[in-house]
Amino acid sequence: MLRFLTAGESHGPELVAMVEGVPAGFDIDIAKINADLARRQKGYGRGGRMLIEKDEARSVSGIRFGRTMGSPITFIIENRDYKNWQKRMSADPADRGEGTLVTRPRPGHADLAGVLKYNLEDIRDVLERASARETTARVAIGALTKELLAPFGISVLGYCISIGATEAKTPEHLSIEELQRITEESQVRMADAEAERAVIAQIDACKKTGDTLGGIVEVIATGLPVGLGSHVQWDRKLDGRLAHALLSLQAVKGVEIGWGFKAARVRGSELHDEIGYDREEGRFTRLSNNSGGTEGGMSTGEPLRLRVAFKPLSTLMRPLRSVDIKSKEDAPGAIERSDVCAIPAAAVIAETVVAFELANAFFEKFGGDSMVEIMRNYRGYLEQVRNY
Ligand code: EPS
Repeated sequence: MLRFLTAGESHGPELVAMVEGVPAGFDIDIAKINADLARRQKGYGRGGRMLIEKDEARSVSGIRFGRTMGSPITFIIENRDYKNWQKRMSADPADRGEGTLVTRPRPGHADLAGVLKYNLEDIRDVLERASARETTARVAIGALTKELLAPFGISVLGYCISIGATEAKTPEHLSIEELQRITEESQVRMADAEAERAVIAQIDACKKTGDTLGGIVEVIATGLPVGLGSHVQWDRKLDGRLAHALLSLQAVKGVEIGWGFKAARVRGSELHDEIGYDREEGRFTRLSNNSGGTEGGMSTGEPLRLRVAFKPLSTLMRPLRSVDIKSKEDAPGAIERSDVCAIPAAAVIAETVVAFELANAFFEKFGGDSMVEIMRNYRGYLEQVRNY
Protein backbone atom coordinates (compact mmCIF):
# COMPACT_ATOMS: atom_id res chain seq x y z
CA MET A 1 0.00 0.00 0.00
CA LEU A 2 1.20 3.49 -0.88
CA ARG A 3 0.53 6.28 1.61
CA PHE A 4 1.77 9.81 1.82
CA LEU A 5 1.75 12.92 3.95
CA THR A 6 2.56 16.47 3.01
CA ALA A 7 3.67 19.28 5.33
CA GLY A 8 4.58 22.92 5.01
CA GLU A 9 3.03 26.37 4.96
CA SER A 10 2.65 28.48 1.84
CA HIS A 11 5.22 31.03 3.06
CA GLY A 12 7.18 28.73 5.36
CA PRO A 13 10.73 27.67 4.50
CA GLU A 14 9.91 24.43 2.72
CA LEU A 15 7.22 22.01 1.60
CA VAL A 16 7.74 18.37 2.46
CA ALA A 17 6.26 15.27 0.84
CA MET A 18 6.84 11.78 2.19
CA VAL A 19 5.56 8.66 0.46
CA GLU A 20 5.79 5.21 1.94
CA GLY A 21 5.31 1.80 0.33
CA VAL A 22 7.14 2.43 -2.96
CA PRO A 23 8.66 -0.89 -4.04
CA ALA A 24 12.39 -1.21 -4.79
CA GLY A 25 13.99 -1.26 -8.21
CA PHE A 26 12.09 1.48 -10.06
CA ASP A 27 14.15 3.98 -12.04
CA ILE A 28 13.27 7.53 -11.03
CA ASP A 29 14.30 10.59 -12.98
CA ILE A 30 13.92 13.60 -10.68
CA ALA A 31 14.06 15.84 -13.78
CA LYS A 32 10.67 14.41 -14.81
CA ILE A 33 9.22 15.24 -11.40
CA ASN A 34 10.60 18.75 -11.71
CA ALA A 35 9.12 19.03 -15.20
CA ASP A 36 5.66 18.34 -13.70
CA LEU A 37 6.33 20.88 -10.95
CA ALA A 38 7.16 23.40 -13.69
CA ARG A 39 3.94 22.47 -15.54
CA ARG A 40 2.01 23.19 -12.31
CA GLN A 41 3.51 26.68 -12.18
CA LYS A 42 2.43 27.57 -15.70
CA GLY A 43 -0.82 28.84 -17.18
CA TYR A 44 -2.33 32.15 -18.18
CA GLY A 45 -3.95 33.84 -15.19
CA ARG A 46 -1.39 33.01 -12.53
CA GLY A 47 -0.30 35.77 -10.13
CA GLY A 48 3.00 37.16 -8.86
CA ARG A 49 4.00 34.20 -6.70
CA MET A 50 4.87 32.00 -9.65
CA LEU A 51 7.41 34.60 -10.79
CA ILE A 52 9.21 34.20 -7.46
CA GLU A 53 9.18 30.41 -7.23
CA LYS A 54 11.08 27.80 -9.19
CA ASP A 55 9.70 24.62 -7.68
CA GLU A 56 12.23 21.82 -7.54
CA ALA A 57 12.00 18.58 -5.58
CA ARG A 58 15.11 17.61 -3.67
CA SER A 59 15.12 13.93 -2.77
CA VAL A 60 16.42 13.31 0.76
CA SER A 61 15.42 9.66 1.23
CA GLY A 62 14.40 6.49 -0.58
CA ILE A 63 16.19 7.03 -3.91
CA ARG A 64 19.81 6.00 -4.49
CA PHE A 65 21.62 6.27 -7.81
CA GLY A 66 18.32 7.05 -9.51
CA ARG A 67 16.54 3.96 -8.23
CA THR A 68 14.01 3.31 -5.44
CA MET A 69 15.23 1.25 -2.49
CA GLY A 70 11.88 0.31 -0.96
CA SER A 71 12.29 2.82 1.86
CA PRO A 72 10.16 5.95 2.35
CA ILE A 73 10.81 8.63 -0.26
CA THR A 74 10.96 12.22 0.92
CA PHE A 75 11.02 15.34 -1.23
CA ILE A 76 11.79 18.84 0.01
CA ILE A 77 10.67 21.80 -2.08
CA GLU A 78 12.00 25.19 -1.13
CA ASN A 79 9.67 28.19 -0.90
CA ARG A 80 11.82 30.94 -2.36
CA ASP A 81 9.30 33.50 -1.12
CA TYR A 82 10.16 32.52 2.48
CA LYS A 83 13.02 35.00 2.50
CA ASN A 84 10.37 37.74 2.35
CA TRP A 85 8.38 36.16 5.19
CA GLN A 86 11.04 34.99 7.65
CA LYS A 87 9.89 37.12 10.59
CA ARG A 88 6.18 36.72 9.89
CA MET A 89 6.48 32.93 9.60
CA SER A 90 9.07 32.46 12.32
CA ALA A 91 8.83 29.54 14.79
CA ASP A 92 10.54 31.70 17.43
CA PRO A 93 8.13 33.23 20.03
CA ALA A 94 10.38 36.32 20.15
CA ASP A 95 9.10 37.18 16.66
CA ARG A 96 5.44 37.21 17.74
CA GLY A 97 3.87 40.50 16.78
CA GLU A 98 5.77 40.73 13.51
CA GLY A 99 3.29 41.56 10.79
CA THR A 100 -0.38 42.37 11.24
CA LEU A 101 -3.13 39.90 12.06
CA VAL A 102 -5.43 38.83 9.22
CA THR A 103 -8.92 39.29 10.66
CA ARG A 104 -11.27 39.52 7.66
CA PRO A 105 -12.22 36.02 6.43
CA ARG A 106 -12.63 35.56 2.68
CA PRO A 107 -15.96 34.00 1.69
CA GLY A 108 -15.17 30.67 0.04
CA HIS A 109 -11.80 30.12 1.73
CA ALA A 110 -10.98 27.97 4.78
CA ASP A 111 -10.48 31.19 6.79
CA LEU A 112 -13.63 31.39 8.94
CA ALA A 113 -14.26 27.69 9.62
CA GLY A 114 -10.53 27.29 10.32
CA VAL A 115 -10.19 30.02 12.97
CA LEU A 116 -13.38 28.92 14.72
CA LYS A 117 -12.44 25.24 14.70
CA TYR A 118 -8.83 25.74 15.84
CA ASN A 119 -9.59 28.70 18.12
CA LEU A 120 -7.04 30.95 16.39
CA GLU A 121 -6.88 34.75 16.39
CA ASP A 122 -4.92 35.15 13.15
CA ILE A 123 -6.47 33.88 9.92
CA ARG A 124 -2.92 33.51 8.59
CA ASP A 125 -2.57 30.41 10.80
CA VAL A 126 -5.29 28.82 8.63
CA LEU A 127 -4.64 30.23 5.18
CA GLU A 128 -0.97 29.29 5.16
CA ARG A 129 -1.82 25.60 5.18
CA ALA A 130 -5.15 25.78 3.35
CA SER A 131 -3.40 27.45 0.39
CA ALA A 132 -3.19 25.53 -2.87
CA ARG A 133 0.55 25.92 -2.57
CA GLU A 134 0.27 22.56 -0.75
CA THR A 135 -0.47 20.92 -4.09
CA THR A 136 3.20 21.39 -5.01
CA ALA A 137 3.99 18.54 -2.60
CA ARG A 138 1.16 16.41 -3.99
CA VAL A 139 2.35 16.98 -7.55
CA ALA A 140 5.86 15.84 -6.58
CA ILE A 141 4.44 12.59 -5.21
CA GLY A 142 2.02 12.12 -8.10
CA ALA A 143 4.76 12.75 -10.65
CA LEU A 144 6.84 10.07 -8.94
CA THR A 145 3.94 7.62 -9.28
CA LYS A 146 3.68 8.41 -13.02
CA GLU A 147 7.21 7.02 -13.26
CA LEU A 148 6.12 3.91 -11.33
CA LEU A 149 3.25 3.32 -13.78
CA ALA A 150 5.28 3.95 -16.95
CA PRO A 151 7.01 0.51 -17.12
CA PHE A 152 3.53 -1.05 -17.33
CA GLY A 153 2.49 1.17 -20.24
CA ILE A 154 0.12 3.33 -18.19
CA SER A 155 -0.08 7.05 -19.07
CA VAL A 156 -2.09 9.77 -17.33
CA LEU A 157 -2.92 13.22 -18.67
CA GLY A 158 -4.87 16.20 -17.36
CA TYR A 159 -6.07 19.14 -19.45
CA CYS A 160 -8.76 21.82 -19.34
CA ILE A 161 -12.14 21.37 -21.00
CA SER A 162 -13.76 24.55 -19.75
CA ILE A 163 -12.71 27.73 -18.00
CA GLY A 164 -15.39 30.10 -16.78
CA ALA A 165 -18.18 30.06 -19.34
CA THR A 166 -15.92 28.99 -22.24
CA GLU A 167 -16.04 25.34 -23.26
CA ALA A 168 -13.27 23.85 -25.37
CA LYS A 169 -14.16 21.64 -28.32
CA THR A 170 -11.52 19.00 -27.71
CA PRO A 171 -11.00 17.02 -30.95
CA GLU A 172 -12.15 13.43 -30.56
CA HIS A 173 -10.02 10.36 -31.24
CA LEU A 174 -6.70 12.00 -30.43
CA SER A 175 -4.12 9.72 -28.86
CA ILE A 176 -3.01 10.63 -25.35
CA GLU A 177 0.38 11.62 -26.80
CA GLU A 178 -1.24 14.00 -29.32
CA LEU A 179 -3.45 15.51 -26.63
CA GLN A 180 -0.41 15.91 -24.42
CA ARG A 181 1.53 17.72 -27.14
CA ILE A 182 -1.32 20.06 -28.07
CA THR A 183 -2.39 20.97 -24.53
CA GLU A 184 1.21 21.45 -23.45
CA GLU A 185 1.61 24.19 -26.04
CA SER A 186 -1.58 25.93 -24.96
CA GLN A 187 -1.37 28.75 -22.40
CA VAL A 188 -4.56 27.44 -20.83
CA ARG A 189 -3.92 23.69 -21.32
CA MET A 190 -6.76 23.38 -23.84
CA ALA A 191 -6.89 21.57 -27.18
CA ASP A 192 -8.93 24.31 -28.88
CA ALA A 193 -7.18 27.50 -30.06
CA GLU A 194 -10.43 29.46 -30.42
CA ALA A 195 -11.55 28.64 -26.88
CA GLU A 196 -8.06 29.52 -25.67
CA ARG A 197 -8.39 33.03 -27.09
CA ALA A 198 -11.81 33.45 -25.46
CA VAL A 199 -10.48 32.23 -22.11
CA ILE A 200 -7.53 34.63 -22.22
CA ALA A 201 -9.94 37.51 -22.91
CA GLN A 202 -12.10 36.39 -19.98
CA ILE A 203 -9.10 36.20 -17.66
CA ASP A 204 -8.00 39.70 -18.72
CA ALA A 205 -11.52 41.00 -18.06
CA CYS A 206 -11.61 39.35 -14.61
CA LYS A 207 -8.23 40.79 -13.76
CA LYS A 208 -9.58 44.27 -14.47
CA THR A 209 -12.67 43.78 -12.30
CA GLY A 210 -10.83 41.99 -9.46
CA ASP A 211 -12.64 38.71 -10.10
CA THR A 212 -11.62 35.05 -10.49
CA LEU A 213 -12.50 32.09 -12.72
CA GLY A 214 -13.02 28.38 -12.12
CA GLY A 215 -13.21 25.57 -14.62
CA ILE A 216 -13.40 21.88 -15.44
CA VAL A 217 -10.44 19.61 -15.94
CA GLU A 218 -10.51 16.24 -17.67
CA VAL A 219 -8.11 13.45 -16.75
CA ILE A 220 -7.58 10.40 -18.91
CA ALA A 221 -5.48 7.35 -18.20
CA THR A 222 -4.62 4.70 -20.77
CA GLY A 223 -3.02 1.29 -20.54
CA LEU A 224 -4.90 0.18 -17.44
CA PRO A 225 -5.53 -3.53 -17.00
CA VAL A 226 -9.03 -4.73 -16.13
CA GLY A 227 -9.63 -5.23 -12.41
CA LEU A 228 -7.89 -2.44 -10.48
CA GLY A 229 -9.94 -1.73 -7.35
CA SER A 230 -12.65 -4.10 -6.18
CA HIS A 231 -16.41 -4.50 -5.96
CA VAL A 232 -16.25 -6.36 -2.63
CA GLN A 233 -15.81 -3.51 -0.13
CA TRP A 234 -16.69 0.22 -0.22
CA ASP A 235 -13.23 1.49 0.52
CA ARG A 236 -11.61 -0.63 -2.16
CA LYS A 237 -13.64 0.79 -5.04
CA LEU A 238 -11.40 2.56 -7.53
CA ASP A 239 -13.94 5.23 -8.46
CA GLY A 240 -14.59 6.02 -4.81
CA ARG A 241 -10.89 6.41 -4.13
CA LEU A 242 -10.37 8.64 -7.14
CA ALA A 243 -13.28 10.84 -6.10
CA HIS A 244 -11.99 11.08 -2.53
CA ALA A 245 -8.51 12.07 -3.67
CA LEU A 246 -9.79 14.63 -6.16
CA LEU A 247 -12.38 16.16 -3.82
CA SER A 248 -9.60 16.67 -1.29
CA LEU A 249 -7.95 19.15 -3.65
CA GLN A 250 -8.38 22.83 -2.85
CA ALA A 251 -11.38 24.42 -4.65
CA VAL A 252 -12.80 21.13 -6.00
CA LYS A 253 -16.59 20.96 -5.83
CA GLY A 254 -17.39 18.04 -8.12
CA VAL A 255 -16.06 14.89 -9.75
CA GLU A 256 -17.74 12.83 -12.45
CA ILE A 257 -16.59 9.65 -14.11
CA GLY A 258 -17.53 8.92 -17.71
CA TRP A 259 -20.91 10.44 -18.46
CA GLY A 260 -21.23 11.28 -14.77
CA PHE A 261 -24.26 13.50 -14.08
CA LYS A 262 -25.43 13.06 -17.67
CA ALA A 263 -25.80 9.31 -17.01
CA ALA A 264 -28.59 10.13 -14.56
CA ARG A 265 -30.65 11.75 -17.31
CA VAL A 266 -30.59 9.04 -20.00
CA ARG A 267 -32.05 5.55 -20.25
CA GLY A 268 -29.99 2.52 -19.35
CA SER A 269 -30.09 1.37 -22.95
CA GLU A 270 -28.41 4.60 -24.07
CA LEU A 271 -25.71 4.50 -21.44
CA HIS A 272 -24.24 1.08 -20.79
CA ASP A 273 -21.25 -0.03 -22.80
CA GLU A 274 -22.18 -3.14 -24.77
CA ILE A 275 -19.79 -6.08 -24.68
CA GLY A 276 -18.21 -7.85 -27.62
CA TYR A 277 -15.54 -10.51 -28.08
CA ASP A 278 -12.60 -10.34 -30.46
CA ARG A 279 -11.85 -13.99 -31.30
CA GLU A 280 -8.63 -13.22 -33.10
CA GLU A 281 -7.19 -11.25 -30.19
CA GLY A 282 -8.91 -13.48 -27.65
CA ARG A 283 -10.28 -10.60 -25.60
CA PHE A 284 -13.53 -8.94 -24.58
CA THR A 285 -14.22 -5.56 -26.18
CA ARG A 286 -16.53 -2.62 -25.48
CA LEU A 287 -18.55 -0.85 -28.13
CA SER A 288 -18.39 2.45 -26.19
CA ASN A 289 -16.81 3.84 -23.01
CA ASN A 290 -19.59 5.88 -21.41
CA SER A 291 -18.69 4.40 -18.02
CA GLY A 292 -15.37 6.27 -18.17
CA GLY A 293 -13.45 3.07 -17.56
CA THR A 294 -14.90 1.86 -14.25
CA GLU A 295 -17.66 -0.61 -13.47
CA GLY A 296 -18.43 -2.01 -10.03
CA GLY A 297 -15.54 -0.04 -8.53
CA MET A 298 -13.04 -1.72 -10.87
CA SER A 299 -11.18 -0.63 -13.97
CA THR A 300 -12.72 -2.11 -17.11
CA GLY A 301 -9.52 -2.00 -19.16
CA GLU A 302 -10.90 0.87 -21.24
CA PRO A 303 -9.37 4.34 -20.82
CA LEU A 304 -10.24 6.04 -17.53
CA ARG A 305 -11.96 9.33 -18.20
CA LEU A 306 -13.05 11.66 -15.43
CA ARG A 307 -13.79 15.34 -14.91
CA VAL A 308 -13.13 17.58 -11.96
CA ALA A 309 -14.92 20.89 -11.29
CA PHE A 310 -12.90 23.63 -9.56
CA LYS A 311 -14.70 26.68 -8.19
CA PRO A 312 -13.23 30.16 -8.83
CA LEU A 313 -10.47 31.12 -6.36
CA SER A 314 -11.85 32.78 -3.25
CA THR A 315 -9.32 35.61 -2.97
CA LEU A 316 -10.95 38.48 -4.84
CA MET A 317 -9.12 41.74 -5.48
CA ARG A 318 -12.55 43.33 -5.21
CA PRO A 319 -13.54 41.48 -2.05
CA LEU A 320 -16.99 40.26 -1.04
CA ARG A 321 -18.78 41.28 2.16
CA SER A 322 -17.46 39.76 5.35
CA VAL A 323 -17.12 40.50 9.06
CA ASP A 324 -13.98 41.34 11.05
CA ILE A 325 -13.48 38.44 13.49
CA LYS A 326 -12.14 40.80 16.21
CA SER A 327 -14.51 43.78 16.02
CA LYS A 328 -17.47 41.83 14.58
CA GLU A 329 -18.03 44.87 12.33
CA ASP A 330 -18.89 44.52 8.64
CA ALA A 331 -15.69 44.55 6.57
CA PRO A 332 -14.69 43.33 3.12
CA GLY A 333 -12.81 40.00 2.92
CA ALA A 334 -9.02 40.26 3.17
CA ILE A 335 -6.95 40.68 0.04
CA GLU A 336 -4.00 38.34 -0.35
CA ARG A 337 -1.84 38.02 -3.43
CA SER A 338 -3.48 35.37 -5.59
CA ASP A 339 -4.23 34.18 -9.11
CA VAL A 340 -7.12 35.16 -11.38
CA CYS A 341 -7.33 31.62 -12.74
CA ALA A 342 -5.36 28.51 -11.79
CA ILE A 343 -7.28 25.93 -13.84
CA PRO A 344 -4.33 25.10 -16.18
CA ALA A 345 -2.33 24.29 -13.03
CA ALA A 346 -5.29 22.37 -11.61
CA ALA A 347 -5.15 20.06 -14.65
CA VAL A 348 -1.60 19.04 -13.74
CA ILE A 349 -2.56 18.62 -10.10
CA ALA A 350 -5.57 16.41 -10.91
CA GLU A 351 -3.43 14.37 -13.35
CA THR A 352 -0.82 13.60 -10.71
CA VAL A 353 -3.38 12.88 -7.99
CA VAL A 354 -5.08 10.36 -10.29
CA ALA A 355 -1.67 8.80 -11.04
CA PHE A 356 -1.12 8.26 -7.31
CA GLU A 357 -4.47 6.52 -6.85
CA LEU A 358 -3.88 4.32 -9.90
CA ALA A 359 -0.39 3.37 -8.72
CA ASN A 360 -1.80 2.54 -5.30
CA ALA A 361 -4.49 0.29 -6.80
CA PHE A 362 -1.91 -1.22 -9.15
CA PHE A 363 0.49 -2.18 -6.38
CA GLU A 364 -2.36 -3.52 -4.30
CA LYS A 365 -3.30 -5.86 -7.16
CA PHE A 366 0.19 -6.88 -8.25
CA GLY A 367 1.80 -6.38 -4.85
CA GLY A 368 5.42 -7.07 -4.26
CA ASP A 369 8.51 -5.49 -2.85
CA SER A 370 10.41 -5.05 -6.09
CA MET A 371 9.83 -4.00 -9.67
CA VAL A 372 10.82 -7.50 -10.88
CA GLU A 373 8.32 -9.22 -8.59
CA ILE A 374 5.51 -6.84 -9.59
CA MET A 375 6.30 -7.20 -13.31
CA ARG A 376 6.13 -11.01 -12.95
CA ASN A 377 2.77 -10.78 -11.17
CA TYR A 378 1.47 -8.32 -13.75
CA ARG A 379 2.50 -10.43 -16.76
CA GLY A 380 1.07 -13.56 -15.14
CA TYR A 381 -2.27 -11.80 -14.61
CA LEU A 382 -2.38 -10.53 -18.22
CA GLU A 383 -1.77 -14.11 -19.34
CA GLN A 384 -4.54 -15.37 -17.09
CA VAL A 385 -7.02 -12.80 -18.46
CA ARG A 386 -5.97 -13.62 -22.04
CA ASN A 387 -6.56 -17.34 -21.48
CA TYR A 388 -9.85 -16.84 -19.65
C1 EPS B 1 -0.08 29.01 -4.93
C2 EPS B 1 0.61 29.87 -4.16
C3 EPS B 1 -0.06 30.97 -3.46
C4 EPS B 1 -1.23 31.48 -4.27
C5 EPS B 1 -2.19 30.39 -4.66
C6 EPS B 1 -1.53 29.15 -5.13
O1 EPS B 1 0.93 31.91 -3.27
P1 EPS B 1 0.73 33.36 -2.63
O2 EPS B 1 -0.34 33.23 -1.59
O3 EPS B 1 2.06 33.69 -2.03
O4 EPS B 1 0.38 34.25 -3.79
O5 EPS B 1 -0.76 32.08 -5.47
O6 EPS B 1 -2.93 30.07 -3.53
C7 EPS B 1 -4.24 30.43 -3.50
C8 EPS B 1 -4.91 30.78 -4.52
C9 EPS B 1 -4.86 30.41 -2.19
O7 EPS B 1 -6.06 30.76 -2.12
O8 EPS B 1 -4.19 30.13 -1.23
C10 EPS B 1 0.59 27.89 -5.63
O9 EPS B 1 1.79 27.64 -5.42
O10 EPS B 1 -0.10 27.21 -6.39
